[in-house]
Amino acid sequence: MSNYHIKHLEEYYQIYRKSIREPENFWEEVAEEHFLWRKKWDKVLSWDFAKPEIKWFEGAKLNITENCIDRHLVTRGEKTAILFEPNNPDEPAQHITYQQLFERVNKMANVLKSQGIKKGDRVCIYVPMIPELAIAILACARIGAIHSVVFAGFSATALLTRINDSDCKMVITSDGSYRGAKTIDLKGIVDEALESCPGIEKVLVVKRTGGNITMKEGRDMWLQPLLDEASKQCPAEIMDAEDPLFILYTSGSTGQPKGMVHTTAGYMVYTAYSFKNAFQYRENDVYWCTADIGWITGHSYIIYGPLANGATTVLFEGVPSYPDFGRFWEIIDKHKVNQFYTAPTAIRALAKQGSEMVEKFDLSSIKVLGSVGEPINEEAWHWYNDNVGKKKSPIIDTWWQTETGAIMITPIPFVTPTKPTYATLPFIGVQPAIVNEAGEELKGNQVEGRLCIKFPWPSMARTIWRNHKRYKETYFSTYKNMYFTGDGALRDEVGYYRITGRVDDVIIVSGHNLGTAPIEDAINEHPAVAESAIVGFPHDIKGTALYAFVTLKDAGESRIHENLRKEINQLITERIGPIAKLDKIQFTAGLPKTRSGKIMRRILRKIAEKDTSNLGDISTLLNPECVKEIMDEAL
Ligand code: 7RM
Repeated sequence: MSNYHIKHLEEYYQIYRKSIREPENFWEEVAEEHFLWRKKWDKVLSWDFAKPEIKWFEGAKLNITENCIDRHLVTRGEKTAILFEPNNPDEPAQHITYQQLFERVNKMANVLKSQGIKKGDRVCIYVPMIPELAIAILACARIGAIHSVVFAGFSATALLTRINDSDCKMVITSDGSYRGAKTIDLKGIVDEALESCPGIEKVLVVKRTGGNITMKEGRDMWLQPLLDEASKQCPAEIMDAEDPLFILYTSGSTGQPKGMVHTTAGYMVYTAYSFKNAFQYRENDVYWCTADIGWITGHSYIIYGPLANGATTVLFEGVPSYPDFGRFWEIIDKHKVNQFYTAPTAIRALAKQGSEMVEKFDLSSIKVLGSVGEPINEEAWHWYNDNVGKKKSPIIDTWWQTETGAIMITPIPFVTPTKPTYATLPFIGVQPAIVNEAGEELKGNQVEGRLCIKFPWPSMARTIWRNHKRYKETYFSTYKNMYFTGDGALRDEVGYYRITGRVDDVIIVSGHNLGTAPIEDAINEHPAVAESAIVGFPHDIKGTALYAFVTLKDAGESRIHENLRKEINQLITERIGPIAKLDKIQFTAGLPKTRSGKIMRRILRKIAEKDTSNLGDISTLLNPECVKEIMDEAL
């Protein structure tokens, strides 16, 4: 029996049991057989959730790019590693072979070194979905610099907060980006952000759109001339297993975004292993994940997981709706995609177009369909299954988080029978627990509560960048000796898990994790606004959309509300980005509050969801009288 390739349900249970009973032996075998180590580990695992401190493969030495690139050169040098599909369908696709990727990553790594980047330095990567994004990431990993990718749809304020939080020395960006019919002045956003980023010494600029940009003397440089000069040999920096590989920011329910820190060896082993099995990837398959590399899904399942397996991974620059809603299906047909991984929000938007768009194309290459980012509702699940998978390709509903680094609960295709809206069974090595509010684990089946994980897995984030206290408080303090996910879940009569949504104040809009606090902060910046509270409400396409309850400083504000709504959304676009725009804004005289002054979002959520039959006990409120008024005027 090979632990690396699960073929039927019996085998899943066998391997799963082994991974739980003897986790160290299990992961040691996987690590030994399938990766390239410069030195093996002294100890497979040491952990203490109370501190918390987690170490996997301590003492081992490696470089992840040798595992993702170098070791494939002999057998897969001419195989396509990255298949780039541009935004504009008339622009030819690019097949970047493993050999070419090797040379381009090394050149980029040499450029980074020549511009003063050393092991441990942080490099901010703010690049659209073009090959240079993947190459920049791998180049950082090659020399041991810590990459911090910021989604290229984020605003200048969001960018500068992230640059400053992790003290980045360099930004890699592009002149502009293409998104559907739009061209975005990315460099202009960087320039604005950098007015408030004293730590940035150098900016490397990829030419993509040829737009008119300004280059700041001594700081900004075009990348191409530097690459032309660079050697295509760059020895890999030998890293410790627990050296940081990257920082990736995720919203929290309060305050600043959290810079989740992922380390090298455990992340590599688990993302590679989960990629192989969760997608049942086979040599010569063409795999496509539509996520942006600015999110964890792109890090783990466009770059590291697929490349560690020597796979062909599609990198798509555009959007599902351009030039029309057939774009995804056209790409699947054109490149004969075998595994297709996308988000429920995209599925809902595409389903809205009907099935004609899908039927124009030959999708018979598809073997496995994936879903990630939020709960996939029944309707979307069936549409995906019937129209895209033609009822023959299993859908893997994969539950995981930025913090978990990789897939945690998922069916294994052709192995685990699927069930709509259920992420089904824990992946190998994952020990979930459902706990009640008192922190007691609910054993057995048919239970519902909060989802926790009881035992470390190799790809878990090790800390929050320079804020270990917050890491401990957020994930390890709610329940003793368990990692708390922030999600609610139930376990059905056969032991399948269904994720019911966030139990904190993070709202997931179109698959993007948005914290309430930063959006409220942006609204509150408006001079007319006194206070605001954001909640989610169900939305056909986005899954959840944002509803804002806003109190004005001057209740008799003379400007018409429509203008104010526009100005508030404008502020949000500037501060956070268009993804955080509000769908509904209700102006109200007051917000329901506890006596200690906390806004009771629970009540607002019920009102937004139009579910006011049972608001719970509102007598403890500071101002119960405002609830009726809000209900009467709800949008
Ligand atoms: C990978 C990713 C994490 C949050 C998570 C959940 C929600 C993700 C699913 C899901 C139900 C799923 N990372 N979530 N996948 N909910 N079913 N299959 O999305 O850090 O951006 O978000 O997303 O609430 O805690 S993330």
